[in-house]
Amino acid sequence: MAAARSTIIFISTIFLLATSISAKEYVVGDGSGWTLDFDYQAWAKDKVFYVGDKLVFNYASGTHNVVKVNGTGFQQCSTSSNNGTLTSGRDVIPLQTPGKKWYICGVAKHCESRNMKLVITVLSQSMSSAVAISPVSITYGIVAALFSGLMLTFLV
Ligand SMILES: [Cu+2]
Repeated sequence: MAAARSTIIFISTIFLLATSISAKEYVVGDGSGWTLDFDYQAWAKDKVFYVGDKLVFNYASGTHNVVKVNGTGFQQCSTSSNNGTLTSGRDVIPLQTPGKKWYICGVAKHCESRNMKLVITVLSQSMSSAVAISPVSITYGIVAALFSGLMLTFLV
């Protein structure tokens, strides 16, 4: 009985670890936020985005916005391919599908002249899970499962 329970706990622990490791929240521009004259391509360059991760755009509401566009809209700084505009000043965008995602600021010439544009490539969740279930998380899982099993042995 205790063995069955610890097996369940072991599996849930692995699952929780995989989920918590893979789902990341990225603050665009880090401490600088979504602002003028920041190099967002340099910011994104060393990051790997997965389905399930989130982008957070921080800015003073009213001074900027976040427009989801397509590749052409990105190249031309045009909001005509507008696929949603966010204006809250703390816009959280869940990355729900793999592929390229383009975001620009639609205020004044912020995209054309002040570099307020971001393009990222989102990878599928299955690859993310493969990365997340690393030897480290499995080791943690085993330790947690053994500990839970030990606790249950005392309780049962
Ligand atoms: Cu702007």
